[in-house]
Amino acid sequence: MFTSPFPDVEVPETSIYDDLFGDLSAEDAARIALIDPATGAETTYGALKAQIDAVAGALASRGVGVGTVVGLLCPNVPAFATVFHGILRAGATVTTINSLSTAGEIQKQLTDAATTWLFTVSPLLPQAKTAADAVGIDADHLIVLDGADGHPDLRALLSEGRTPPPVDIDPATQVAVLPYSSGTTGVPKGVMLSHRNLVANVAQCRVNIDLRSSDRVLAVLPFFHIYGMTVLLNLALKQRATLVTMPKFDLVQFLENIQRFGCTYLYIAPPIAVALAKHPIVDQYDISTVHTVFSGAAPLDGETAEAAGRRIGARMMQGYGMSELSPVSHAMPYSRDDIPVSSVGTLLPNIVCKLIDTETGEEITETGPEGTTRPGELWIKGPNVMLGYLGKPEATAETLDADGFLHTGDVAVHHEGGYFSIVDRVKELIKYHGYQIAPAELEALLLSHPKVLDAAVIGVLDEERDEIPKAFVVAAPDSGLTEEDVKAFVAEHVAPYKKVRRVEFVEAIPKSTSGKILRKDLRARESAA
Ligand code: 4UW
Repeated sequence: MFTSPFPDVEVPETSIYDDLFGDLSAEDAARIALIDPATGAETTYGALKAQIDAVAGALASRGVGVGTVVGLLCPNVPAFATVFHGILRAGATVTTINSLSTAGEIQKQLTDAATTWLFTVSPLLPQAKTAADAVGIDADHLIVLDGADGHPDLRALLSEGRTPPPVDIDPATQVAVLPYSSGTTGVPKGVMLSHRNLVANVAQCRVNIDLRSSDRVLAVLPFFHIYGMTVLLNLALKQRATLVTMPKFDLVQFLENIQRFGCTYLYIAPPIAVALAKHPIVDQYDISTVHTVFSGAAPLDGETAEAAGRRIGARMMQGYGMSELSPVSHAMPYSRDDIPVSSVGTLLPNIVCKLIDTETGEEITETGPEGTTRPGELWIKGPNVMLGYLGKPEATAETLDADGFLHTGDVAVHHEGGYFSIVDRVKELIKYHGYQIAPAELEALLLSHPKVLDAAVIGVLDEERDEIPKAFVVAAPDSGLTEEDVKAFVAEHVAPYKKVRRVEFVEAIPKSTSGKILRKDLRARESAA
């Protein structure tokens, strides 16, 4: 078993609201928590806390509290923070929804999470409303933050000026958030993260970072995804730093915002590192204020990261996380400069992990002559490990063992210096630009096409070494089904990042005797091609 180089930290036994805002000093209340580049509007910590309380009060007066699940379909704008923490302060559970989702995808999540209230913004109202109508969420339970006819809006909730009643929750068992993740297999599932999970991961991350109240963090990674939720939103708020929100990624706006607001700290996914290393336009901006760039959510190429760091004169770091881990388990410690950026760093405090041989199931303990272990599946235990998947005891039991270890489905090695590298993935999951794609979801969709007899989806690397979904399709005889037909059909039903980007027609899908798709065989076929 591997242990963290850090001594354990204390995990406060409180709600995430109390952890972040319970002891807000007058000095911190005057600091700027959020900046909206679209309007230049600044929100202080004091104003943010007051708004969160008002939202919680308004929701509580409508009966929202412990046991209510509230959907949040909203890009990164300052109001996300208000509503997210307002819902939690009221004692309810938030299920965050990818803002690129189609109406069908939203509906699935609302149904699975038994959501009875939904917050959104007017540009996303058409798909939000279609989904809300389908699950029976009335117009007065569909709150449109910036306002829309027939719906409550944020200004109205805030203007009620209510004080929320105290809520009695057990931080260890009360589900705070329900982000969706496919885990190691199957379709997206609600990941039950408790208040304690969220509070713990903030406390664990704090040990390891150099993020201060003087920092300005560019929040371009989405808050609805666990990386943005914990590391951008909650961690930056805990540190009393300033978040500059960006609703979507655009390289020019990204650079402009860094220059305009003097951002110092960037959290990115690997494609942004590629742009920082290679795109000519980067030279046209003064982004010299940036001192640290953290990448995660997908494999980062070490050379690209080093080139990006040299070019912009910033320290490049990498972390590893997973929704089921709230999310961070590994990160580069800022206090060490001997760890290569191609690795994911050391274990955070309060975490232990094992590497398990994927063939034999044995724990790997020996270090090889080069100072590195053999690769093994990473199993993780700590206070940030999820409670389980909502309503899916079998999927939970497959992922979370009786000893409390979460089986990540990622393959890692341990190096002598106490740090780890992620070298492979044994789960089905595909990561496109850091976003999750569940092959099982695309396979089920493909099978619903009348001309598709069978289908399987795996991740392959494109020319830029980006992982993309490729579909193997068995077409009905003489159906005339084309690659373009398949791509268009999928594109019509799913968020753009989930599009099938390659199609190959095959005679049959390789399957085990029990009918499971042999993805290994498809991968082998792919690498032989
Ligand atoms: N290298 C290789 C990596 C890496 C990786 C993740 O969508 P989820 O469930 O969650 C995430 C969370 C990422 C994250 C959170 C906090 C943080 O500090 C950080 O680094 C700065 C990253 O993506 O997907 C989880 C899956 O994504 C892959 C891996 O397969 C994991 O199981 N993944 N980080 N550095 N692969």
